[in-house]
Amino acid sequence: MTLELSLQLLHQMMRIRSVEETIAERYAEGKMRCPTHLSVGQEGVAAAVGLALRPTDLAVSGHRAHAHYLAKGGNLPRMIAEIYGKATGCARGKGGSMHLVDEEAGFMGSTAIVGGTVPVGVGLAFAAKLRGTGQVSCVFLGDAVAETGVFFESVNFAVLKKLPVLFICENNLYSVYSPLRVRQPEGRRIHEMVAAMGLPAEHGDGNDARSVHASVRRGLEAIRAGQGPRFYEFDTYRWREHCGPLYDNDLGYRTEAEFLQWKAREPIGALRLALLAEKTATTGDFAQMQSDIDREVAAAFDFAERSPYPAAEEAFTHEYAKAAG
Ligand SMILES: Cc1ncc(C[n+]2csc(CCOP(=O)(O)OP(=O)(O)O)c2C)c(N)n1
Ligand SMILES: [Mg+2]
Repeated sequence: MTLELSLQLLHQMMRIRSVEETIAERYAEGKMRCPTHLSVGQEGVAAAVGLALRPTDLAVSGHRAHAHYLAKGGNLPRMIAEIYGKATGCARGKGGSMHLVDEEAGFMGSTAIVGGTVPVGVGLAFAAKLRGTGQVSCVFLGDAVAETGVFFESVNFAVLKKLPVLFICENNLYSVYSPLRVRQPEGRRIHEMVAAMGLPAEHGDGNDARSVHASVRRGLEAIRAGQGPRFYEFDTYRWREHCGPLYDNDLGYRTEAEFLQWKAREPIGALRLALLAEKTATTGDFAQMQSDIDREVAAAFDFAERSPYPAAEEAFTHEYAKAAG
């Protein structure tokens, strides 16, 4: 990977983290009135996949979608405005954190129904194939999605029709408070199960953003060459509570020790250390990046705060996905 790409990757991860840490910090002000599922700790996969995709490609996601939306090029001020329920939000203030959409950026939607956007993403790929647009449709999913019926139907159809779908599974070990061991048979590996459905399925370390990028780029080449869908499972870890701005290791469903183990290998720190060891970047470069990001994030929150709420008569109109005027 070139230095320029490594720095872009680092910048995107730091940007996503800053956005989410700011949401967490300001959540108690009571102005963001929707549930928020933060992906702090998981930035490596989103940032790497976002950089590997083209702006014209498409993507869908689920309830934990901030990182995917931003990595795909979604508009940041409009995302924050959406979380504030404002008319300038990317879904006109009617969707909140779990219903992000930015058609201009190819981010075609996220919903709260676990697995709900998987067939949508596959359908987008079907349309792209029929129309010959050359687009790839990226479906972001969590480990629990691999337990839904619609997932199997969708993957089956994508394989059968050789559709240009990039399935990205972020395995963070949990579905709310349930660890994998109470949800899936012992010894199952999600990517192995998926491979048995007839598509190449790989597994990788989600904390190593550069390797995520390299594998996904290879997969995208194959997809664009008409070889059909590809599936990737990346190991990662959510730091904060399932839903909300706090930490919840005290609840007892996972241990502080497990969290600290993952935190020690987190994707931003790992890439920074690698760049320092290669002597290709300095701590001064990181500080400069951070101050640029801080300015961008502050401006996005100001935009949200200054924006109006939707008018009452807009409550039952259906143009959710259209950019707000
Ligand atoms: C069909 C459906 N079942 C259950 C839920 C409740 N629910 C919301 S998030 C979630 C966990 C999903 O876990 P995963 O897909 O691994 O994503 P993560 O939260 O770990 O990012 C569940 C079960 C839901 N929203 N939709
Ligand atoms: Mg999960």
